[in-house]
Amino acid sequence: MIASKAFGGKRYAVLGLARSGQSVVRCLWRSGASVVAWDDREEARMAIGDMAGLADPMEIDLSDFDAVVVSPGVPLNRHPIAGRAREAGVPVIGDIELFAQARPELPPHKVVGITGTNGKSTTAALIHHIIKTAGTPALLGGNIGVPVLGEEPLDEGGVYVLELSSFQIDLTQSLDCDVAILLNITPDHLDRYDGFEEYARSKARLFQMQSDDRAKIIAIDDVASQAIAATAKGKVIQVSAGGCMDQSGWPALQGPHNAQNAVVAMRAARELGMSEEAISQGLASFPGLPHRMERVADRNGVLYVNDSKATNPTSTAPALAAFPAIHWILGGQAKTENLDPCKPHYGHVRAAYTIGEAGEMFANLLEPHMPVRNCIRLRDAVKLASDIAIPGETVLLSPACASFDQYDDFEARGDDFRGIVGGLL
Ligand code: UMA
Ligand code: ADP
Repeated sequence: MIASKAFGGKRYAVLGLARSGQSVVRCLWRSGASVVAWDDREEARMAIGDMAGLADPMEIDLSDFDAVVVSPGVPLNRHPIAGRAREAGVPVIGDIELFAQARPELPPHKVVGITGTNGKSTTAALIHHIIKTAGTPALLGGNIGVPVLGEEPLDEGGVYVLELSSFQIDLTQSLDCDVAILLNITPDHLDRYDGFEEYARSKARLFQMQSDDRAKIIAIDDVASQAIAATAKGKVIQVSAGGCMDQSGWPALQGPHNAQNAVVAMRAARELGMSEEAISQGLASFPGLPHRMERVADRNGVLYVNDSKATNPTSTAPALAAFPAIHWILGGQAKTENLDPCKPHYGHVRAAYTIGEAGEMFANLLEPHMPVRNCIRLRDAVKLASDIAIPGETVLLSPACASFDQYDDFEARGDDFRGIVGGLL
């Protein structure tokens, strides 16, 4: 676990006690800080034992605290904690900011921060894999599901590879990444921001926290990222998916979206001083990540692909582009009221099977273009698709939606898909 003398003797109020909040409480407690913590869920409050006192930061005087540490899942735009902390003159920070403040006491190291709407996890895991392939100590953490404060510090020369969501960046003020990366920006999480421009500004802050001489790698394949590249200061490195060479030797990095991820990862690895040999070996041996165009089975000549992580139409589009004859399962909790980014690939879809809250809306949108059945539940969708699909075709779960209407998260949805496919006769 990461701890720091910098936190010793200080007072913190922690709001949110799921994965990241638990790691924050443990780190602060171990560092000798005085902590009060809260979560609206009793079960989460119970899990912190005697590492912190329990108090709802909405009900106590905050003026004596050094900071309020908030989890990324707490919607700062709607939750009154932001206003209360401001009135008390106390900064609102997150676990990544605590990591940034702990850095001076860590053995000499580098930090790579990766943000963007889509491709963050793949690119972060790929960079981590290349660094490990080169024999350099590395740790993969952040939004990928591994709170960085809960990890053991790396030995001298190690590289912390951090996947950073805009929610995490909003709670971070002093992370000076050695290499910062922006992959792309398309509409997402608009319930958390006052419009697309504010969401884009949140991503741009990753570069504003950096020193001028540190690498700012920006993929300029969309207009919002181009605008950020044009105004970023210092060492700006512009890359594009079009600059990617032949992908045929990289089995887990197929499709145009992975061209962007690969080109960015190669550039980052070079900035970190990795050898060309380690880079090409790493690209070839990257195993890919579960729930991202994951081939789960080939049954009677029909391929089943789990792309549960595609939670918005932009991230579903590459999956539709990648297979020629698709039985497409989509739906869940919609993030947009259109499927426009998917439209250019409708020709690849033999039939659509909609599920979840968005099922009816998507069925109405797709009916003019293809056969559609609103199946409501994933199990019924998979069964129907598997009855209809013929050898050479693909049954694809690429929902273009969040999962929260029917599942705890996208992993639970993908695991359910895998289980249902495994049970098919
Ligand atoms: N809570 C309250 N009161 C409120 C609101 C929330 O008490 O008014 C509590 C909730 O009960 C919950 C906690 O606050 O216990 C919020 O936890 P969380 O949702 O932040 O969950 P963590 O397990 O800490 O996960 C977070 C990230 N979650 C989100 O950004 C929503 C995880 O990203 C991340 O992997 C983890 O930290 C480790 O860094 C997940 C995610 O969905 C995967 N990210 C989004 C995405 O990828 O699109 C941004
Ligand atoms: P994130 O962590 O940003 O959500 P992932 O790497 O987990 O991204 O990929 C999520 C989904 O987004 C994948 O299933 C894939 O279909 C799509 N995707 C991956 N990389 C990109 C990219 N560079 N551009 C657009 N879509 C992408």
